[in-house]
Amino acid sequence: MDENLEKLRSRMSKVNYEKLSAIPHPEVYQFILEAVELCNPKEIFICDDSPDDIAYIKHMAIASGEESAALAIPGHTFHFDGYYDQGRDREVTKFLVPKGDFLSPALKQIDRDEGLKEIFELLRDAMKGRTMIVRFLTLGPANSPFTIPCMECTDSWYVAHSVSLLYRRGYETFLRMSRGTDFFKTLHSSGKVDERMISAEPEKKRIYIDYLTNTVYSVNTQYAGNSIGFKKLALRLAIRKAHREGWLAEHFMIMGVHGPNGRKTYLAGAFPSACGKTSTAMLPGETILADDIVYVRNIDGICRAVNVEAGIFGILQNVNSKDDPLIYQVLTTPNEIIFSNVLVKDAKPWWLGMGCELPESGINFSGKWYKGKMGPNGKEIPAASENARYTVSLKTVPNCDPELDNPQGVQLGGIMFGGRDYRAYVPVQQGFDWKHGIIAYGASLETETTFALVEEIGKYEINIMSIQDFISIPLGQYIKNYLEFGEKLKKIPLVFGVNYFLRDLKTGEFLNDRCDKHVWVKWMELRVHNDVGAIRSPTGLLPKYEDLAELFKKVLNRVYKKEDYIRQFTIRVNENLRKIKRVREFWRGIPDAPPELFEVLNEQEERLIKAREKFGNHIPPENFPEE
Ligand code: SPV
Ligand code: MN
Repeated sequence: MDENLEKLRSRMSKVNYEKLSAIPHPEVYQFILEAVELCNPKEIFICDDSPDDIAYIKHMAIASGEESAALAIPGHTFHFDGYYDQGRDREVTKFLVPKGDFLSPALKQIDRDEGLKEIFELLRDAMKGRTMIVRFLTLGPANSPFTIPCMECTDSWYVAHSVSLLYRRGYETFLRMSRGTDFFKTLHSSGKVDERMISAEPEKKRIYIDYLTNTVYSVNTQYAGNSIGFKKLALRLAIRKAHREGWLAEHFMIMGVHGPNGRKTYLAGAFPSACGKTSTAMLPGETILADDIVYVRNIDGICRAVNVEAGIFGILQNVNSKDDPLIYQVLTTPNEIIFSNVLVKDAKPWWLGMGCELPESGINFSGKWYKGKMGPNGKEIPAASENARYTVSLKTVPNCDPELDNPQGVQLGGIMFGGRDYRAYVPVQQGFDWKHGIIAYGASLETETTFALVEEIGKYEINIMSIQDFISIPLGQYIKNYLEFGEKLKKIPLVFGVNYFLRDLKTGEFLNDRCDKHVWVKWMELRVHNDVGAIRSPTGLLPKYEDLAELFKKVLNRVYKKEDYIRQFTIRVNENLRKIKRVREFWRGIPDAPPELFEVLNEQEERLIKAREKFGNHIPPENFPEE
């Protein structure tokens, strides 16, 4: 008899004990016992993924008051996070670094002993009087080379309920898992909560990642990106594992793009939060396979990828029936959906940019809200949080890709990297090869910060591969591994740079409509199969006007004017040169940056300078040769 399991027996009901003892893994008992001894819950609920257990968790999310079902559409619930808990919190999210270990100074970190002491102090007795819910799941489909088993202990029914929608069930996997299999663990507590069941001590919010034991600790927060250990927190652990083992764990969406003659091509895309990732993956007429986190492996020379998750934790702001018709439809249909940090009025959820006038009062994350209400920090409180979100299972989305659970994943034809770049990059371009694309678009991804973080917005920053916040190995090593990964493939995906946010430098107006991205995606699909040509510019291969004009007509039924093409695809030499300078400056500060990185940037700089000598600072695409 396992000693730890024996100790747990007295702290849980017989039914729960039976569910736990069926799992033949001493490490599981040990983790739960340590969590229980630390957090001291009144009860332990082991979820065995049976329909009854899944239903009970949803029931308790509502009964506990963490969610409310007071919405008109059946299946819809809402949840609020605290005023200071409306996004991922980079300041208090840290790696626990053992003495003698080195992590890039760019990564937030704390000495492991000190950090553990601090977080254990905060977690001590944190679950007193509450239930600790234990969930098992898998990252990636079960029984696949990609699978990573995981478990979460939390005292939040909302978190446990979100897990039902966002991840694949894993109790079965734990029953059958062989001894010694690596698995990830997370321990979360909302900490002290107020009368609305909202974490009440944001100043004591801490999210610490212990890569030594593959464990994530999170306390005094409920915002899903901070509290659901399997989002960006386990991604950090997965990146370490991936890079040890020669594969990639990425901040990607994956979509199935329909090409001519019934062909479907999978494209992955990396975008920083709130830069168009979900709205690209949810383009009408295409299918969505992944929305946020993806594992990529070389399987027999082919680049194959799976969705780590099984649902969407998506941004609501600006989702309306015109710009995102499919998402809007999902959100207004009876289905299991959790709305977080919306405005609730007349049994309806409301969010910013939903395409209609918002009510002047209601309930939101600040409590009773009325227009003009001021927040504790002296700022006017918007009707809904800018980072209001919806949580929904992909299976309930009508355009869910049928390969979602394929244990072998899908073959990636291309990968796009996109940021919020108002100044330099054209809306879509293709890298000359893997190395150029990875460096010029991925490692050079520059963006303006958005509301998905609880800090100042509108600052420019480099966000390499849109994953910089989560990279848990030296940054140079990360890029080196990426380059090597591509070189080992027999069939290398094309790499694209996209930019939905290019503005006119004088007037500041956006040069593209939000729907234009559908044309770019279709163009990429054609490029993967070599169906259209391209123009060789100093920064990459550009679409030809005729091809885009045809696609605009076909996809959006719009006439694409030549002058628009020229405005959008003119190479802005000086802006591009400045961008290279900023990127180079950034990488110069990274001690292990690979030399190829600077070579690619320098070559691009030379090409731009040469082109400027010949054609001036703003160069319309026709000046460049066809490939
Ligand atoms: C993001 O911010 O990139 C998200 C949401 O996808 S979170 O879970 O907060 O990471
Ligand atoms: Mn994300």
